[in-house]
Amino acid sequence: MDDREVRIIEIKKSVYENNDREAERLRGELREKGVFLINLMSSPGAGKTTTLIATINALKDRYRIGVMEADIDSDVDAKRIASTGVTSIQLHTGGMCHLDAGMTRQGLEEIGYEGFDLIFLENVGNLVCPAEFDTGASANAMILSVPEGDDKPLKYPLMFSICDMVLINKTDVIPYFDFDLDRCREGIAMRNDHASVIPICAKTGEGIDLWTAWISEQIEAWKN
Ligand SMILES: Nc1nc2c(ncn2[C@@H]2O[C@H](COP(=O)(O)OP(=O)(O)O)[C@@H](O)[C@H]2O)c(=O)[nH]1
Ligand SMILES: [Mg+2]
Repeated sequence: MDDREVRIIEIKKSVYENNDREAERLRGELREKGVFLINLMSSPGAGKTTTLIATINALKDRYRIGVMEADIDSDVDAKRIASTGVTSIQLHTGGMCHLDAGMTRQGLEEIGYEGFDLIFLENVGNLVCPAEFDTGASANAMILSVPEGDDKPLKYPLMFSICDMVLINKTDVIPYFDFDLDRCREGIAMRNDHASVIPICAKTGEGIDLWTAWISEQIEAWKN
């Protein structure tokens, strides 16, 4: 385990009553400053931090990258990310199971978002609450991992419906699980016909090139 120190921010409960309006305002401010924010969601353990490390290593020469790691407690993820050399801060949500736009804003102000081209928010791990709150991100991405099962798009429709990208992680263990990639893709398409879907293996790096190419495309399209 990396023993470097990372900054821990205790996030306060949001003061905004209308989260959607605050999220739109934040998205507008980020656009003005040229900062692309990706909100990454999944169940606990699906592979958000592992995927982020592979992603950062592939993109850190091209973009100035910052990472906000949200968790109820601990700083283990922010420390893992810091080992890549990019700036990483830990946001403690005080027991809250998601981040909303006001909480995201607090994190962005703490990290000094104006100094970055690309910021990743690793949201709190669960497939329910984070889907209900727009963070103001430029893009929403989620990870479904093979051990969770291919039926999850049917069980957590909102999460799948709000994501621009669904990464299917841990393809290395497909032989050990009853996971049907085509059935999973069909379930995702039923919820959201705009979402891109990429099978990846964060452990070996398989598929990470397609995901990072997608990120670069999104950033270029958003700039123009
Ligand atoms: N077999 C396998 N394990 C993985 C893969 N990606 C992540 N893991 C493991 O899954 C566990 C949870 O990963 P982590 O990135 O911490 O997930 P998070 O909680 O979503 O951030 C760790 O033990 C990782 O090593 C993968 O592609 N294949
Ligand atoms: Mg994590």
